[in-house]
Amino acid sequence: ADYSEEPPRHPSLKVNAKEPFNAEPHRSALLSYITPIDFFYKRNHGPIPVVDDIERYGVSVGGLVKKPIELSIFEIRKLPKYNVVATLQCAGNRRTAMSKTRTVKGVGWDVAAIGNAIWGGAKLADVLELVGISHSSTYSPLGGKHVEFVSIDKCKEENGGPYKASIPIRQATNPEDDVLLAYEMNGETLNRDHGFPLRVIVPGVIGARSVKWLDSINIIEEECQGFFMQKDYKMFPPSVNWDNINWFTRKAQMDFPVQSAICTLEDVDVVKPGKVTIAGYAVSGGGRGIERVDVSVDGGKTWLEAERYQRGNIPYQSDDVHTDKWAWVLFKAVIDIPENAVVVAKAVDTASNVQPDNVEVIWNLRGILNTSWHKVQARRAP
Ligand code: MTE
Ligand code: MO
Repeated sequence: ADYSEEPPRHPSLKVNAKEPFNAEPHRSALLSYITPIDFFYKRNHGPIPVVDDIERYGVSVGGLVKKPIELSIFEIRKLPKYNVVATLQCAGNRRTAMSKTRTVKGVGWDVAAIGNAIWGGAKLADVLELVGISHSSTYSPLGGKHVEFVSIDKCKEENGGPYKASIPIRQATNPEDDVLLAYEMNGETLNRDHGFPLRVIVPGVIGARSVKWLDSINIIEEECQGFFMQKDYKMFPPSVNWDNINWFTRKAQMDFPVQSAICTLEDVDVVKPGKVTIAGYAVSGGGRGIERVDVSVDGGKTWLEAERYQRGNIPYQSDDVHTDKWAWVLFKAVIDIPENAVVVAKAVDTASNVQPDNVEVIWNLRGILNTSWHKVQARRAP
């Protein structure tokens, strides 16, 4: 693979893998509601493609449709534009902590393989109408049930072929699900790292389904058979290891579970005497909001409810933003802590799902979806 044309990146990013480039910011960069592009995690499976002739770039929409079409970026920009605030989270977020109980396979991540951005683009539901599939369809007129997204990048897992994924047609055609073909991020033209010229954003779902550098959209009968849908990004029980794994026994992971992390403290930290700020993010998948965030300074024996907020620093007129129901909420509590504190955060979503208290119960060999209570140790400086 050729990594000679990678874009420039912010020097403060923590690089977890160089080629393909995988990097996250320091966790403190996640304390603003909208994550700046430079500090938004970057997760790739191959070199960043070069699209230098935007005039010739186009997305084909085909498969089980009566009349396939090819749309230029200019035609996509002419469709109604939506600005959706959505949190993108890699299924591998917090993997490093999971590998501490037992080794897992995959790129290591701290708590920052996640970010919240304003994605601007056309709704996939509107694009699919152009090929005769109406809003809120359970199948296309020709019997398609899934919508596949194929990229122009090349990755070794696909034997040099493109990255791909699919979502059910019902989600793709439901305008309320806000699936976007995004050409803007935080009001700027999408940059190369994040999918220039066009990427998919599937809100509320693990990042792996938000295909970057979109090349084609196919209406298909069965779920996409690509590596990342069939042999990766599945949640296995702790009893499954590399000798007894059977990929076909599990479904492709879509929605992510309720998650939160503390971003004002390191995993092991020394704090000044007095009040300590415990703040971070909380988010749930599938459009479920955050009902509550509890924090503890004694390892989870006693709890206090944190304050929650969204927006605030949004660089947009509020009516320009179509929705922020897919966005994280930030939480904050300012508390006196004991001398040797174990500080914990746990979020509860609107369906009353709660994060599990320890990582052992959700350990899985690929190290995905570590949503266990985020615990950090804070020692008071003398
Ligand atoms: N799309 C393509 N074409 N190639 C990729 O490697 N990685 C996926 C997804 N889309 C990927 C992709 C994964 S696993 C994640 S978590 C997100 O993109 C990361 O998006 P970001 O780099 O914009 O943060
Ligand atoms: Mo990911």
